[in-house]
Amino acid sequence: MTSQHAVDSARRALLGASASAAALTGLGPWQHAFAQGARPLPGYAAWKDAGAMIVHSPNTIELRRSAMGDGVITPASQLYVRNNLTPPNADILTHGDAWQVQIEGVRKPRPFTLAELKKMPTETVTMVLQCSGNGRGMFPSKPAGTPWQVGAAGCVMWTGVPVRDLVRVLGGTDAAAKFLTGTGGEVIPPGVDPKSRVERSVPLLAANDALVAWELNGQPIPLAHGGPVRLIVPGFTGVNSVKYVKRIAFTATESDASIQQTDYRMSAPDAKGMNPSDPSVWEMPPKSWINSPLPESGTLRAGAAVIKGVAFGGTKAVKQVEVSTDGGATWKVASLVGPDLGRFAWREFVANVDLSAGTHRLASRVTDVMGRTQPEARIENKAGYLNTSWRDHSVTVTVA
Ligand SMILES: Nc1nc2c(c(=O)[nH]1)N[C@H]1C(S)=C(S)[C@@H](COP(=O)(O)O)O[C@H]1N2
Ligand SMILES: [Mo]
Repeated sequence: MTSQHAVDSARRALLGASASAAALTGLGPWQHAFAQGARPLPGYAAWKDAGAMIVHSPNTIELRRSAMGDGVITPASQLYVRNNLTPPNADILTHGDAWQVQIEGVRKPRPFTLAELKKMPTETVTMVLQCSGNGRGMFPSKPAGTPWQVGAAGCVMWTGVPVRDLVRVLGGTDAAAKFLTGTGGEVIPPGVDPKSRVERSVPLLAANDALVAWELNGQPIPLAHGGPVRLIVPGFTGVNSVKYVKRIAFTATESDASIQQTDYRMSAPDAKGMNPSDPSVWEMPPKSWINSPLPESGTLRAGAAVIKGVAFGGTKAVKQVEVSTDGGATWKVASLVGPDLGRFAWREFVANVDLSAGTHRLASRVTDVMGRTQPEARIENKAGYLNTSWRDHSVTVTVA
């Protein structure tokens, strides 16, 4: 993975991403990690930028808010990792071109090898990949699960074959099809419930934007991110983009896997368990947050300051971002800056503000082209999904 790392470093230099938290404190990445009492990166993600990441567990790694930096594209070395099961053995990448994806629920079902997919016309989509539970750490109810802050998200480019092209080649979907169902290639050990497999169904309409991808930011997808082949569902939360995808099916019903039926649902906070009739976590609602300044930036000088952050509309483009320096009492329109990489990508925003001495609560809120504005309050739910509350994402800075 050394070459991947070199490419990422080069890209980071090109994009001018801001210094990591480690650099700000004058410590090297490893010293920084130790200073934080942090766990080391697991082997399959050892090539990541250690100083920029928070290792919650070997299967849950997030990007520090202070390391989100400038530049619209998140380098792979700084992209969060979330695995529900142990990732497959790395040797699936050694013979990546032989990897097979079975396409079912179409007139002419058949498997495609990655080598065959690579001969078809490709598309590239830039999109926000964000865990359903990003922002869970801000729920006062402390739901079970990783207490992600903002860093279980990144904006990355995926290249592959559009699912709709495969459907066309295979004669169209079955008449009864209502869902696009992707199955992950993890090996479920014998004796373990097969319903523990990672298999997600999304409404059929999502197939219009979906890709069967093998490149992340112009490089082969690393194992940590689902290589050799991943199903990409733009605008939907991360769980719906199935890694190591081995089967894509057009189905009349949702998968019976527990990750579909009794997980990733917006259940009442006091519900006993998750009910398959509760709404599924699918499309991402509009969301934004500030990455600079942050409390860890230290005391700021009174006077002119620049607020920077990222904003996205989920499935719709960003129309406007507003910022507040007084905890939401008054708002000012921010400027959208940097490249517009399409409606699934995030936009960077900046606002020039004047900060007087004292403490200031800085907040941002996005409005998409449909007129949906990021709400003040989170939607309370049992597992802490889809936190878009601008208040939860606000930060307090000290000015002297
Ligand atoms: N096969 C498979 N696909 C998966 C998962 C998984 O555990 N196995 N985790 C999902 C979840 S919950 C998220 S948030 C994203 C994380 O993608 P990343 O690790 O590339 O950031 O992958 C999704 N796809
Ligand atoms: Mo996730």
